[in-house]
Amino acid sequence: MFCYQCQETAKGTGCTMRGVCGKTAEVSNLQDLLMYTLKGISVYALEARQAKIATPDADKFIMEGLFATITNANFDKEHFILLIKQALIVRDNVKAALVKAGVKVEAANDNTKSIWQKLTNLFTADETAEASHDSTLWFADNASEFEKKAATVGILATENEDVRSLRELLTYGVKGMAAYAEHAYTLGYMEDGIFAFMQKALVATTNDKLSADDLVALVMECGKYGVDVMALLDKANTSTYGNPEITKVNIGVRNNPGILVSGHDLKDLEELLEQTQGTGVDVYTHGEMLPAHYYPAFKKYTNFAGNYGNAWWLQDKEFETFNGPILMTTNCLVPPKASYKERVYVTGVVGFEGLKEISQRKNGKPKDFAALIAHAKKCPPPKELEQGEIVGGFAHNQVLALADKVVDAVKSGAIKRFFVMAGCDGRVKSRDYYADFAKALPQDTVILTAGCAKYRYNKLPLGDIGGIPRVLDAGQCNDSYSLAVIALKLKEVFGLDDVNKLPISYNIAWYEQKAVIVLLALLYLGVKDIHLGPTLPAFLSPNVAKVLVEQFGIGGISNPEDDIKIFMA
Ligand code: FSO
Ligand code: SF4
Repeated sequence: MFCYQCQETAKGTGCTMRGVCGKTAEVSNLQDLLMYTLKGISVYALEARQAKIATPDADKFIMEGLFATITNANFDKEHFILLIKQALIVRDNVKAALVKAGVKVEAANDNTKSIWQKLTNLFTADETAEASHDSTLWFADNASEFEKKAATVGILATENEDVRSLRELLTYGVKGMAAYAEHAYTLGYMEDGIFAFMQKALVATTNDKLSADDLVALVMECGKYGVDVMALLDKANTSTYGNPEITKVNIGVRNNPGILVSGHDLKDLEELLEQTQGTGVDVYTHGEMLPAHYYPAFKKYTNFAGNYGNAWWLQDKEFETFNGPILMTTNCLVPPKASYKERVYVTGVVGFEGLKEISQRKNGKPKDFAALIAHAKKCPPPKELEQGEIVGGFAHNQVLALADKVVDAVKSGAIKRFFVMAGCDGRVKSRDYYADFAKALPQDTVILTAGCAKYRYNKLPLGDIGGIPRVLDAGQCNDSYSLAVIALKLKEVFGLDDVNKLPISYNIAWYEQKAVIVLLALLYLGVKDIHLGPTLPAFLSPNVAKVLVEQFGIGGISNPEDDIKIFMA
């Protein structure tokens, strides 16, 4: 295996034996092969687009497949074996549709041809045998063949370090995009341009003719679609659940048994809240689900009790003391300890061997959480970790409603500078930096946050400035979009021609691939001088890092005192 897609990669260079995240070498290799098959599907899906043939199944499959390979989403070998088998069928169905429509597609080699013939009955011998990428032709139907193939199609198969770096940067951006697209899709919102770009980017990573400059251009284009997908998800969330509003969230516990929901999927949460009404079971959020409390639509549920615990990486302690069942709706799963494993349920793209699964929606019917609710009833209430409240809900609509107050505070000098500290939390000790940074910031500064990075400072007594809290939480990591909307609005209000002239600094913590798409989106919007920590991505080669530094002023972090001096200068 070789994987370096997240910030916690081994030795800051790459996981080679087993993931620091807990991913086995076997699963890592299968993920590489799944990615490979998604590239093969994408080749045909793009051809189909040109021929005006719709490929909704392939679009959905590629999106979900990408999402499944995100850090901490799915650790289950069998799940990936099944996905690879399905991928080959999806690929060949698109190919069959092309043939049926009279589009000439390349012939497979003899081995794949006979299998493909069986699958589609459409393949004829006279099809041209143009050279085509192996990902469009390769076929096998068993796990041992998958293993062999996987060993040849991983990240290191690209020899040139800079090309590899750019291909992976693009790939991780697209994985993040897929996660956000999937959340929007679940709520009935989709955009063909976003599907098309994911496919175009995947195909580009197979094209040896593309230069480094071509790949840099694609990475920038990825940022454009990053903005689009976050805007789409924002529309999906706010149209379905209302605009987030200032909300106090209880961080203590009640006396009833509870279900803890983690991840990002608001639809799962909604259906669970519906089904727990009147059952005597409370529902709590963990990690990235905290911002659900800010949406008006969830406020009517009296059993929506509060937020329990902190960011994803503390789940091995906090799931234990929660006492009740836990629902993992998206990435953020840590391999569960035996002490609470039987209480963890997964759904959607999440997977881990031996965990109970809640099946997908069928025929428009909600998921069935009866087993989870019955389980909760047999459990004691959660053990209290803390008491009190945290305040959030400062997405764009709410902040713009307060715009006059904010603008006055800037004009009067009461607020000197905003710090965008969006992104992720993680288990490495060096992330203490972010709490220290928040504490050391001058009193006349305000933190704008989104994502689980907030857990490093959202419970600190940082006070307010004339009623404006010093930590404004917009929501989940995708709600970084809100922070960009706020910045663009302030630029307009202050009559500036450049978003970089605003008194806003960017000190972003990253962990996994959704942070990559957020970063690319910010670069696309023209934001410069973003600081990224706790370490720069291992997948940036020295030359690619140099481009980011020279063109966009990307920087790392050092220590809070020195960094604050640089930011405030
Ligand atoms: Fe946190 Fe990153 Fe959204 Fe996570 S911002 S770390 S696993 O993404 O998911 O929250
Ligand atoms: Fe290592 Fe991160 Fe990849 Fe897991 S996701 S194998 S920790 S680089």
